[in-house]
Amino acid sequence: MSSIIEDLIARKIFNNRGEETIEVDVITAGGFGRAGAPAGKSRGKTEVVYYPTGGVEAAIKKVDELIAPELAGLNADFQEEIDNTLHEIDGTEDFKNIGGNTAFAISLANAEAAANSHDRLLFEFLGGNVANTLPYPLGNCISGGQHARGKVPSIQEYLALPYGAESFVEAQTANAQIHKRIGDVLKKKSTTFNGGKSDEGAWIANITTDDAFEVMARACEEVGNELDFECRFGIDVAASSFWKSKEEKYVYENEGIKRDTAEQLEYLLSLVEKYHLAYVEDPFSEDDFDSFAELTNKAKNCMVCGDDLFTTNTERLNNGIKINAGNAIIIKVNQIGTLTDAAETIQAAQSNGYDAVMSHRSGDTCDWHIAHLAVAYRCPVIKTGIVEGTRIAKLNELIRIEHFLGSRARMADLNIH
Ligand code: 2PG
Ligand code: MG
Repeated sequence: MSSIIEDLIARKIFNNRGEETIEVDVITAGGFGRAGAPAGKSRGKTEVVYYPTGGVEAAIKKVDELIAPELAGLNADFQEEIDNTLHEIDGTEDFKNIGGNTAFAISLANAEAAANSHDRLLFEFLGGNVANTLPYPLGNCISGGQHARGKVPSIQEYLALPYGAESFVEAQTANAQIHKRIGDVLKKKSTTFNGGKSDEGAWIANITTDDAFEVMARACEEVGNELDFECRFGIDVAASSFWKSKEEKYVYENEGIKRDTAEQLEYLLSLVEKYHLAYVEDPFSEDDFDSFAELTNKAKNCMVCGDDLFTTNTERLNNGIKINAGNAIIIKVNQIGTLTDAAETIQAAQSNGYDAVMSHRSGDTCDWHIAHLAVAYRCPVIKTGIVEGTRIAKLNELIRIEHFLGSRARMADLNIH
């Protein structure tokens, strides 16, 4: 009975942007778990509500007065029961009563407490003995869009994917070298570049969208040649953030270019072909399932991934599955609230041939849970930056997991040859 919940303790902490967030401890008779909630900047409009009216303070009060008394005495091993209880207490569709981030912190802390009560690591507890596959790190090198300021590329993220690496540590080595090389190139290329980085640790530079592609392509090729394995790259377009619905155009402000949906499709297809892109996330605005399906059908050997499109929501994913909109889905547990909800979405994705990409948020904490979730749920890719403390916390944890697994460790299989 070591997993019986004795108490919950909630407090206010800060994320890497200096924003207030909630952290929860779950204390069981024989263990302990702790999780802090992250926050997105380019949020999907169908994400759950992060906090109740009154913000983090109000959320803490709800944990103390409402949630802790309900959960005390339950068994942390039964994650589904815990998460269902959170839904019941909240009573709304989108967690607006207790806050999605409150649910997230409790849900993750509970999973960790259960694992800890059994003296297991989180990934082993959730994934069992078959959880021995490491994801490839998809690492942000150049930031644009809502993740940067000033005259920057409209595309939000340029992401290295060292998919020829034979181990996680080799893959992260490649990403770190690619990131560094890009910094060196930007220093020569842009007179205004001063080494500034975004929340995710990616470079911010006054360059055009097209220049960013050239810089990425060169760095990936050079580092790939030096390390002797293939390093490709991809993008998170985060297209909703520059789709102007009144004009029905994607507005690339820095370049002074506007593209309608057909032109956007054509442009992206030309980029996939020219740069052999391995990954394209949110290429169209978040309700345009049809254009996602068209790109998925036409872009060969490329992951077409929905983030704002699906918001880790099974119902939205099922809408996509019906018409083959995308072949991959971003998993951000705090888009949906609980681990059980996210696991259900991953299950639906995987049984329909979609790859699940475990992901950080641009505003994040030093927690490393997503490293464990990626291994436990067999996600072939983890998107969590390359440098910066809150990213390194997750990447180093994956290195530890790989070390712990020893000769049992495998790299995931990526179907993008
Ligand atoms: C994204 C994420 C993470 P945010 O769009 O994929 O990179 O950004 O957390 O701001 O939604
Ligand atoms: Mg995204």
